Amino acid sequence: MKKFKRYTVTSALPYANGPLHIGHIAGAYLPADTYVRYLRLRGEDVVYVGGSDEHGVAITLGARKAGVSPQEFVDKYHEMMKKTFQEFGISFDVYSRTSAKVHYDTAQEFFTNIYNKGILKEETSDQYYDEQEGIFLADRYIIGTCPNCKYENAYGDQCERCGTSLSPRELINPRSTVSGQPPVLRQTKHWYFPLDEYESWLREWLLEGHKDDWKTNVYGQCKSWLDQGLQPRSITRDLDWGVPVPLPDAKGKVLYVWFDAPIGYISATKELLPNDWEKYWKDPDTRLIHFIGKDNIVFHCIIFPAMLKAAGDYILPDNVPANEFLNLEGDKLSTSRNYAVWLHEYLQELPGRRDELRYVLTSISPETKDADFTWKDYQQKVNSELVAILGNLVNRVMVLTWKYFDGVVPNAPQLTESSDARAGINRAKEQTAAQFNESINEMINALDTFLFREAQFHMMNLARAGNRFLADTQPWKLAATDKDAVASILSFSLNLCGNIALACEPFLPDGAAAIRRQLNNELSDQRSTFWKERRLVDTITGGHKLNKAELLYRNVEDADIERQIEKLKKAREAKAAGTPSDVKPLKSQVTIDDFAKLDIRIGTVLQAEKVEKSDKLLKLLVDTGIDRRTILSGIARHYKPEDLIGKQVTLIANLAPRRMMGIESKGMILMAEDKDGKLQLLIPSEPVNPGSTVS
Ligand code: B3M
Ligand code: ZN
Repeated sequence: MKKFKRYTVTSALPYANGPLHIGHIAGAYLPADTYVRYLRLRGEDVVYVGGSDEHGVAITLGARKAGVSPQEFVDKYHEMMKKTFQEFGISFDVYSRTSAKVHYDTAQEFFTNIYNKGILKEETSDQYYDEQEGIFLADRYIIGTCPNCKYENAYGDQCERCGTSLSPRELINPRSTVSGQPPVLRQTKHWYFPLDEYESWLREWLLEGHKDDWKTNVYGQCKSWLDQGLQPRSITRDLDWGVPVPLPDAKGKVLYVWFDAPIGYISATKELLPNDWEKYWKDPDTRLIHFIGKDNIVFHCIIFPAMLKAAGDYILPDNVPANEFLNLEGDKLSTSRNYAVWLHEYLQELPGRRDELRYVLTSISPETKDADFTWKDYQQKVNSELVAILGNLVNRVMVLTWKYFDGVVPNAPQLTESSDARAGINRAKEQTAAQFNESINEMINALDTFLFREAQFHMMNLARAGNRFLADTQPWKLAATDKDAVASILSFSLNLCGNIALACEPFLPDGAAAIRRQLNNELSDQRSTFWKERRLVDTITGGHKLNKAELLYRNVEDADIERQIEKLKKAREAKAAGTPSDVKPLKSQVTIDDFAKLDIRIGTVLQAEKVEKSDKLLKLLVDTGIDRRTILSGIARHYKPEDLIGKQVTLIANLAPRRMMGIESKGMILMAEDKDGKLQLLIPSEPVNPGSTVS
């Protein structure tokens, strides 16, 4: 394999549209973090780059739902994710964001560069436009009937019922999710990246060049994409949120999120190393590695490499170890259904247990197929592996050393084989050392090939071998008769613990620190020898004073996991009961003066009728106590006109008038959605005088 001088490692930029859950962590963050920790220990020059993806429809839709601006929306989740990553110990060298100025500049420069080379194609086409809102509609903003299964709320890019991928023009009865109105087609100009022109180059670089070193799931997906043939892809959108297209005739247009987001890796590196970033992106001796989930494969393996190739003088990803998905207790993780183990909640509810989650997630890592996280399995792995194997070994060795040598590493001269027991000890030492060397090698080979679950297994085999050594040599039986033999066993065992502290550091950084603390030795001198020479190293010296023994890991009690299981059960029940689980987040604070500006009062409906050509609107004549006025209300699907006459309703009386379907509406009727999605009027519990104000 080629020898690289330095490494650029990236983890997918998560959308800043919600908190992080264990599925994110298992997919793109924990494997990357384990890998970069390993590289750093080996003494490599590495930058580990991350950041929030703050553009695209995931953001604008989320912001609209939450009733805040996209900027406010991403500010909230960017801060939250950044903090959670830090608290969980994902060791980014930089965690940036795509709304940062450095990113706007970098993405625009990138676009301009390939534009100036004449690579991009301009094309005008018809796209759906919402006349009422005056905006072009992204695919996700259009819903309609699926031509395949007739589901009525299929999205413009995909039907979530039957899974067919769609284009907006295929929907029957399309309507805008923004205004509810049917959209019209309008001409708009966009810029296209000619991906098709890179097909033969991609075949050579990827299909021939990475046949043997890329994971089969990754390689297979790429091959099937290439075999289907590549199309030019539009890299601009009509939107007001995103990186503006840096051309004079592109007002109101931004870069497509999947064009700007991967450039975010470069921007983040620039943010970290303004004067030195280029060598991490342009020097062929740098190894670029992207950690992602499987849904991002084509973007990282086909589209972004083609973009880099088009821009020229950039390096290409040398590997993209994408993971499959993680499930939770047999079900899909879901942000919108609130069905997840949220990382910030885990850190709060199970404090001091970062390693435990790392350990379990790595041991079930969805490297080759989807995996399932269950709390029972979590408890079992923590208690019977971390506590019973690793924690137990370190604790026994520490406690015995305190007991027999008062916490001082015993000097252990070569044991002359004057007894069977002594001969046995020497043999066990030899065997154990050989096992250590073999497991260390296997662990590092697995790390080098991105097989983290296997690597962690070999790491744990070190602790297994250590326990076996103690069981075979039984120092407690020799304490009364052969102190030198006990010294020999314990100093050897302490050294095993020191080596385990070195080995477990990429996987279990907190545990590694706790072992070093007990050994009273930072082990900094031994690190690179261990990781480079892949063998047992000397970590202790006779006469060295140890610190007190402490427990590395604690058992997870039944009550701990029952609480968690209960929480998931509630999320499932809420879904089944139709409780809107995406309860909208709190809007930003207002003052009493803001509130006082609203004239909210009770009126009585005098007349009600359907609005022609609208299946949503009813036209109401309302007695507000001060006047009688027309108010349009979007409740036609929920109330018959005749049911409303005579009803008291709550309205905002001083809202600026608004024209809809050619009728002027002077106010707004207040309503709330019930569990079936039906709108319910807000009616005073007892009749009040018309015109009573709400305060
Ligand atoms: N934000 C998609 C995702 O979270 C996206 C990754 C961007 S990586 C450049 O699935
Ligand atoms: Zn369908």
